[in-house]
Amino acid sequence: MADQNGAPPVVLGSHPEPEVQLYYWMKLIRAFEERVSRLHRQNKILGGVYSGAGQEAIVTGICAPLKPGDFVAPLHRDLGVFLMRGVDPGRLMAQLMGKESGLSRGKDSFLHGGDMSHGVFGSTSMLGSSLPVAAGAALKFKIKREQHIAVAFFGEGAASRGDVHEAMNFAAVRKLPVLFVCVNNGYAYSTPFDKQTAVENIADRAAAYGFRGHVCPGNDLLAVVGLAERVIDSIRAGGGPSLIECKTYRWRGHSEHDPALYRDQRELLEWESRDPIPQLEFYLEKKRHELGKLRAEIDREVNQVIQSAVDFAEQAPAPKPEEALEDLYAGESAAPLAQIPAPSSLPAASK
Ligand SMILES: Cc1ncc(C[n+]2csc(CCOP(=O)(O)OP(=O)(O)O)c2C)c(N)n1
Repeated sequence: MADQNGAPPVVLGSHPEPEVQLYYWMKLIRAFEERVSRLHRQNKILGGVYSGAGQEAIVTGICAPLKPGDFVAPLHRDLGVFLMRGVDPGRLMAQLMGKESGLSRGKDSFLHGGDMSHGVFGSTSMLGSSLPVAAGAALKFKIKREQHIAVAFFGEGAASRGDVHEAMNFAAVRKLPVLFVCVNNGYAYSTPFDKQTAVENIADRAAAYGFRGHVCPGNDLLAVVGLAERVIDSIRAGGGPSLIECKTYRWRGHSEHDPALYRDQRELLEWESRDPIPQLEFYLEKKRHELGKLRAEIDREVNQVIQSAVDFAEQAPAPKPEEALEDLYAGESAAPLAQIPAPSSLPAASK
């Protein structure tokens, strides 16, 4: 895969058509998620696995119009952001396995790994805390008159956090180039949407901040990408922030240890039948692509990318204990922890 420092890399040279490129990304993300779930059952993944299977159209549609230099803050279920921003799948898999070749050199689980060389911010565990960071990145773009935008993904559960309100309010007041993307998959762990939110749409809140909110069918790739293109163009042109809420469904439990017995099986079945991949395949057929051939070609490519990533990660070394205190601080002037005086050696505070 070509590395373009943060734009979706062009794949499958013989198929430049945008709809085929997007099909590839959805298939890759789905297969990657499924492989990670299997690896988790084999006890090869470090930390929790929060599957975004079934939600691929959102990540794919939002990331497709992004450019190199844009800033994206994904959340725990948005693994596809890394792939679409051009992060090497092997390094991503190594991150998931806690290996030294991973994004945080084996010092953290997938959850907090980022890769700023591809404009992907590593989130913290506090839901919603990356939204003010995205607003900060957007403020920097505005001050420096850079044509980039910042994107922050968050769940409808995270939408109940104060950080989300503060980020949206600040972004609106300063007219910042930031896109807030709410992935509304119906559940925050076991809490259904209507048990924590009285409004029908999170997007309705945008009006209260002074910018536009859009509701979008999150399993319909063409709807997501069409809306994302328009909204991102307007943000890039100086139109200020926007909020897109994508309605979707969390197919699996909150994480792999959660059988999600609190859910109605009929509801799950209905949403599984709205799988975004066959929907796009239907469109591809209508556009007269030879679907059988295309699917086989893409499956071959995807399997090969994933197998190489798994092989790379499995062979990668474990982190070395003596390097545990490296990389704790950013920048050249940062002192390794060992050089920071222990509290007992600091001068006594004056009374
Ligand atoms: C401030 C905060 N509260 C609670 C948690 C525990 N927690 C982690 S994920 C999660 C559910 C999040 O739901 P949502 O934001 O809708 O995203 P989803 O998992 O559905 O993708 C919860 C409650 C947390 N990490 N941070």
